[in-house]
Amino acid sequence: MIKKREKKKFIRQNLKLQNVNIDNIDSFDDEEIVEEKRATKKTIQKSETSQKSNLELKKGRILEVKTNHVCLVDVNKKILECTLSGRLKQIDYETRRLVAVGDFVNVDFSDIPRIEEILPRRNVLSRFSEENFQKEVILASNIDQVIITTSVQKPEINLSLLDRYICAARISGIIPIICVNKIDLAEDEVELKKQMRFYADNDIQIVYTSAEDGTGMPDLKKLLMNKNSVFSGHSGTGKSSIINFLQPELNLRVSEVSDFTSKGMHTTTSARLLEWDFGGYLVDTPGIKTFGLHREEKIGIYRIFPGIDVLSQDCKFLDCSHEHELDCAVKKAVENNEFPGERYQSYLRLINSL
Ligand SMILES: Nc1nc2c(ncn2[C@@H]2O[C@H](COP(=O)(O)OP(=O)(O)OP(=O)(O)O)[C@@H](O)[C@H]2O)c(=O)[nH]1
Ligand SMILES: [Mg+2]
Ligand SMILES: [Zn+2]
Repeated sequence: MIKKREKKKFIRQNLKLQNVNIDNIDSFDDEEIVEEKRATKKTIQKSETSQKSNLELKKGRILEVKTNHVCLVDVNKKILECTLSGRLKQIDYETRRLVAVGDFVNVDFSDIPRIEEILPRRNVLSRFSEENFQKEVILASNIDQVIITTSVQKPEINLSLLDRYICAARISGIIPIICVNKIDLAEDEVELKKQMRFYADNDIQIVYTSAEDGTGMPDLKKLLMNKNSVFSGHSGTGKSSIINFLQPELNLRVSEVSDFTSKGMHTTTSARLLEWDFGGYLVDTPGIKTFGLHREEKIGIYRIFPGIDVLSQDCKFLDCSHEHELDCAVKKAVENNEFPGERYQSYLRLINSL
């Protein structure tokens, strides 16, 4: 999946370089394009490795990306402020490949510490703006799981947002885990768990927590141990509060209950990679309102949306969109009340938004 995505990205980046001359359509040759692509790839690779000979490189990991290409980097447990090398800034500009929290990098110490190289990423969790020219915002890279943080009240759970998160995570090969926080505020816990049963039935791990009274924290801790996790979700759901509960020394900024309105005041303003004292890493991220996916992932969603992933195996067409095709196992399941209509509507809204 990741490979396919990278290939797609490469094609996207190089579309302009395949300037086929329509007047000479007869001389159009597939091989030329392949050669052209190879040449472009070589140039990118060449500029990705530094030409300097006196580098003193040490491996590090990006903890935070500040403005003007300044990053906080962990190099052998020391936190340093580093800038990006001029060469990297250039690649950055050409390919819009921004440095991300969680990136492994090589830092050159021959002069003031400077990031010389971004090592290949295992994966990224990205969201895309909804406008025509979808802009990618990378939340974090090289991660194992995303803790999709929701809350029982203030703000209430938004299941459509949950569906979007699950799809985005699965597309990138990242495990989605649902955290339902503020369980202390639940008026009817049985009803709440019934509402969430769809996800549990579809093999998605759910933890119910309270950063107020500690409910569910041992279970969550077990899931986080020795993993790279990203906490993401609406503003005010309690991401920073949960992290503080598990490791009070981190002392992350949390908004006072009286300050918080469900309109979404953002307390955490930039993503930051931190280390658990019980093993593993976490990224606390600012709250988001929506989670846009990339248009090119639409077909992938036909086969990874929770519940539809299994059902779609019985559809007549391999690329069934479950919208209008004949012999569609998903539509049949909806008609027979074997698949919840609300989740199917959420699925349709998602694919039609792309
Ligand atoms: N009752 C209750 N309140 C909670 C719980 N967890 C967090 N809160 C409160 O919810 C409010 C928001 O918490 P934060 O931890 O700042 O939320 P956040 O998700 O980090 O918000 P952003 O940084 O804006 O994305 C604070 O007033 C917390 O005290 C909980 O489990 N129960
Ligand atoms: Mg926060
Ligand atoms: Zn179908």
